Amino acid sequence: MNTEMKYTPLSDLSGGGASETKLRIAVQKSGRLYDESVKLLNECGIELRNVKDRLKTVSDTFPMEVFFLRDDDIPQYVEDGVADIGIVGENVLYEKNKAADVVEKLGFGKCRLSIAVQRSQTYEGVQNLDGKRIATSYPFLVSEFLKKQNIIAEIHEISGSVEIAPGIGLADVVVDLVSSGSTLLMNGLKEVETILQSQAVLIKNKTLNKQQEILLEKLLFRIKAVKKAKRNKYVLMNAPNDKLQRIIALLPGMKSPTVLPLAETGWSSVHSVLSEDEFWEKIEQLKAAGAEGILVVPIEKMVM
Ligand code: PRT
Ligand code: ZN
Repeated sequence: MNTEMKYTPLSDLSGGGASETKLRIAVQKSGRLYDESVKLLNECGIELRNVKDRLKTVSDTFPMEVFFLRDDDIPQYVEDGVADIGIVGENVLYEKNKAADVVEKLGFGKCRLSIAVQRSQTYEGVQNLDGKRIATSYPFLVSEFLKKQNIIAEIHEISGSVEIAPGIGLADVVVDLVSSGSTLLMNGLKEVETILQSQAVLIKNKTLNKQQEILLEKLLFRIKAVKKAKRNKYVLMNAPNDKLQRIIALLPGMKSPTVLPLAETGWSSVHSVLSEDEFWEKIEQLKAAGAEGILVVPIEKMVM
C-alpha cells in the first residue's frame, strides 16, 4: 500500500461524535461529475444539507456523510478507508491504480481515453508510436498500453491542455480524454486509437464492515431503481377492443400490460413500460396496430 500522503488529510472530517454508522461517500467537489453525482444521490432520496462550497456535509434523509474532493484524490481516500465509497471516472480510478472495488457503473461522465496525432500525419497502427514523444495526463495507463503493445516511446506528463502539445513542438502524439471530439478537431488533431472507454463508477473500500455493507446495499438498490427508470418509459394508449390482442402482443410490460375499459364502449386504455432501446420502433408498430392517443410518461423509480 502507498503510505505517502499526497493529499490534505481529512482525518478530522470523519469525526463528529455521532454513534450511528454513516456511509461516507467521496464525490467530486466541482467539475464534470459534480452535478450528476449530487443529482443521483438526490434521486436516491438522499438530500444533502448546504452543499455549496463545502468540504463535507451530511444527509438528513439517509445515514450518509459526503466529502467533496478533487476527483484525482478520490481513489486514494477510498483505498485508505477515509471514505467508504466514492464516485469517480474509470479513467481516474485506473490511472491512480488504487485498491478499490467497482460496485456499479453509473452511466454518466462518459468519455474515452484516446491516442491522437496531427491530422497531416499518417497513422497505420500502434507500431507508428515507436520512438515518439507522447504528451498525456495519464502516464500510467499510457505506459501500460505501450508495454502490452511492445512499443517504446517517451511519455511526457502534462497536467492540462494536452491537446496543444504537438502544436508547440512538445510532443508528436497526445493521449487525452475525448467526448465530442471537438477539442481534438480545433487543435488540428485526429483520434486514431482508443485505450479506454470510461464512465463514472461507484467504488468501495475493500474492507467495509457489516453495517457499512448493509448501507451500501441499500444505496445500490436505489441506484439500480433510478438507473432502470431512466432506461424505460411509461406508455398509455387507447385501443379499440377488436385490436387489443395485436397491441398487447407488442408490449412487454413488467408483468403484462394493464388493460382498463374506457367510458366509451368497445374501447380500452392500455398501459405498459417500454425500454428506451426499442421505444420508437414499438410506438410505430403500436400506431400501425390501431393504438391511438399514445402518451409517454417518464418513470421516476422502477423497483423490480
Ligand atoms: O478539479 P478536479 O481535479 O476534480 O477535476 P478535473 O478538472 O480533473 O476533471 P473534470 O471535472 O474536467 O472531469 C472529471 C471527469 O469527467 C473526468 O475524469 C472524466 O471521467 C469525465 N469526463 C467526461 C471528462 C470528459 N468527459 C471530457 N471531455 N473529462 C474531461 N474532458 C475534457 C478532455 O480532457 C478534453 O480537454 O474535455 C476535452 C475533450 O472534450 P471534447 O468534447 O472536446 O471531446
Ligand atoms: Zn482531476
